This record gives sequence, structure tokens and C-alpha cells, in this order.
Amino acid sequence: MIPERVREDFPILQQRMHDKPLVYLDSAATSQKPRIVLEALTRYYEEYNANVHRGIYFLAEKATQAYEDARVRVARFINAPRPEEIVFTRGTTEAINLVAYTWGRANIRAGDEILLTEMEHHSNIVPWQLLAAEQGARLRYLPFDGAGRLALEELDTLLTERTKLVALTHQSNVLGTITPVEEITRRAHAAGALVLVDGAQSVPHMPVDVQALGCDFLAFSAHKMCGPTGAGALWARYDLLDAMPPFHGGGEMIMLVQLDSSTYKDPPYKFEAGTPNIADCIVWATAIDYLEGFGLAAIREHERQLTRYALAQLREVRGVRVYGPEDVEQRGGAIAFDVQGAHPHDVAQVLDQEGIAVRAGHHCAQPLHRRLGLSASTRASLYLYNTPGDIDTLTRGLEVVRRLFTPRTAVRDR
Ligand code: C6P
Repeated sequence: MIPERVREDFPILQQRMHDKPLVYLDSAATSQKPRIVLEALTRYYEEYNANVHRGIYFLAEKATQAYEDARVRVARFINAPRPEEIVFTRGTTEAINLVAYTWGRANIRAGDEILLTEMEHHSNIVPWQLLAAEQGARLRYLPFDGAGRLALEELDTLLTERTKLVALTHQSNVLGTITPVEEITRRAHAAGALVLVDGAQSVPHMPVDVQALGCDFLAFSAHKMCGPTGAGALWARYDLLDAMPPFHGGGEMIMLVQLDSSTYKDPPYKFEAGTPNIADCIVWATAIDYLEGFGLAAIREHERQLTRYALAQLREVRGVRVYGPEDVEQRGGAIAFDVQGAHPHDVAQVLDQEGIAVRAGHHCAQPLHRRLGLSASTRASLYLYNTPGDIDTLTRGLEVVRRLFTPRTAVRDR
């Protein structure tokens, strides 16, 4: 059970917006940060800010220890077999690009295929487009059905001996769909392909165990899980990391630099050139401690109940159409919808006046929206600090939208 007083842990949620209590429903974009995370960040800068892996003095050793402890913490969180399998990045986007530029360039050849899904975030499309254009490879896409589920029946046709990689989201940032990663991974491996999982929307919201998933790469971001912006990770099997060429060149990723060549450190350092994002990686561990204080299963259950309530309430608002699976076992709390007659940007603006923060637009998933026949949608997304009261405020806000955007004659007729 997540207690309602969790909200009190988040200073930002205590404020009013346009003289109304703030209702934050945009955690899929970025989550809010609890006080202990903010305090940990201040403590780092006030007490032990120093560069890592370089200094031979107390502060530097303390910072290095905390940075490496954070790696261990992140590894444990996703049940990675070894902490050296965690490469710190700026976030999910950089982690996926790292794989595309290093593993991709070394392993994808002309005529090879990369299988994506039509519900991917642009971060899991564009890096592969760049790679495919460079290497002469081809991208293929697994579609989704009207209920927002991946069309698994097409997998056998799409997975061929040419498929070298399947890259898919674990949870759609628009439809909320939780994808069957274990099954897809099993079938991809049987076809000889590796699997990259975009965990940006799953790792913050449910227990994720890379060994249980069986995948080869997992990308995720700290800022969507109560941690700071600018930090994230790539998890990959050690043998893959070991064989991959470096990503960025620079300080601290090398063993020896000569004038015309260099040798590189072992993973993960080979992929962490330059001064890393020390503070935010360290503080990410505090965010993980905070989430694990409740337990990811409890957070998932809280969101499951809240999503069920939200779907039922939204269905009651005339003119509102919700996208994605109806069954809360198959989805998380990213809930995209539209309001008949109102542009999503107008919906978001009216809701903002009611103190409600939602996202409107294509949510960096244009192919998904095109597939739905939309250019944009409005999205409410939930996290542990949301309550049924927030959903009630949202539905009341949508009634305001409806009154403003339904033609007067139509209102009279109803
Ligand atoms: N989606 C949203 O509002 P970064 O920006 O690197 O932390 O995460 C990118 C990313 C990758 N995959 C998925 C499924 C995502 O949802 C996101 C981020 C935010 O939906 C910001 S566009």
C-alpha cells in the first residue's frame, strides 16, 4: 500500500497553481523528486564534491566510492548479474544511441534488419534510422492492434534470419501498453537476434529483472523514477560490452594513449569518457532507496488501481476517448485520450488553469499517433504520489473543457 501522505515527501506538490492545488499528471515526462533526493544532492555539493577516479585525497575517494556504490545500487535494482554491466549515461536516449553507434556499427551490415514496433518513442526509432542509413540495413516494424496490443501473430513473418536486433519498449509512453518482452525475447533469440528493451517507462513503475526478461540491453532514465535529470543507464551483458568498441573518446576511458593509438579500459569505464554526471548518478541511488522503501510491486499495484479508476472515470466524460488497453493487467498509468472537438493543446491549457499538469502533443511518438489516425493526444500519467482525488480533479477539469469546446446548441441538446 502506498500511503496518501507520500505526497508530503514532494515539496513541489505542496504548491498551488493558478490558485488551485497542483495536480501533477505528467510523470511519464519526468517524475517529481522527494525531499530526501533534493537533500542528497545538496549534501553531495556541500560535503564531498570532487572528481571521481582521479584524486588521491579524501573527498575524491569519498565521491568515487559513492559513485561506484550507485552503480552497484542500480545494478541490484534491475537484478543485473554484475555492477560492471551498468554504464552510466545521460538517460535512455543516450543509452540507446550508445548501442546503435557501438554495437550497431560493429554488427549491422547491408541487408540486415532491425525490428522495432510502431509504438516506439522517437529515441528508439531515430538512432536505428541513422544506423540503417549508414550501414544499408532495413528497419521493420511490428504493428499494434486497435486495443493497443502488439500484433504478436506477425512476429514469425517479421523475424527472419536477416533480423539482427529487436528493439522495443517495455511500456508505451502513450498507450501504457506493457509489452510481452519475455516472449518476444525468446522468439527473437530463437531467430538469432539480440533484444534491446527501452525501459524508460517500465523500470520506474514495476519490478524489472533483466535476468528474468532474458534481454541483452536495457536502457532507462533516473529522472522518471524520482531521481535527477541528466542521469540514466545502459545495462548490457558483460560479454557484449566487452566486445563493443567505445562510444566517446576522452579522459578516463583509456589504459594507454600514444600519439597515434590508444588502448581502452574494461567496461563500463570504456564507455564513460570525461567527467561523468557524478552528483546525479550518486543521488539516483537515493531515489532507488526511496522507491524500494515502498517496493516496486506496491508501486505497480497502486498504479494499477489508480489506472483502473481513471479509465472508469474518463469513460464517464462525454466526448472523451481513451487509447490503449482496457485491461489494467496489460497496461500502466500513461493514459492518452482525446476530447471530441478540442485540440489537445487547448485541453492541456484549460486543465492547466484548473491546476492540472498533463502533456499534450505527439509525446515523441509520431508513428504511433499516425497509426491511431491522430496528430496529437492529451496524456495523463500517474505515479506513486497520485491519488483518486487527482483523477476526480482531472475529470472535473475535462467537464470544463467539454463545456468550453462543445458548440452551444450541442450542449443545449444534451
Ligand atoms: N518520454 C515522455 O513524455 P529520456 O528523455 O532519454 O530520459 O527518455 C526518452 C524516452 C525513451 N523511451 C520512452 C518510452 C520514453 O517515454 C522516453 C521519454 C517522455 O513520454 C519525454 S519525451
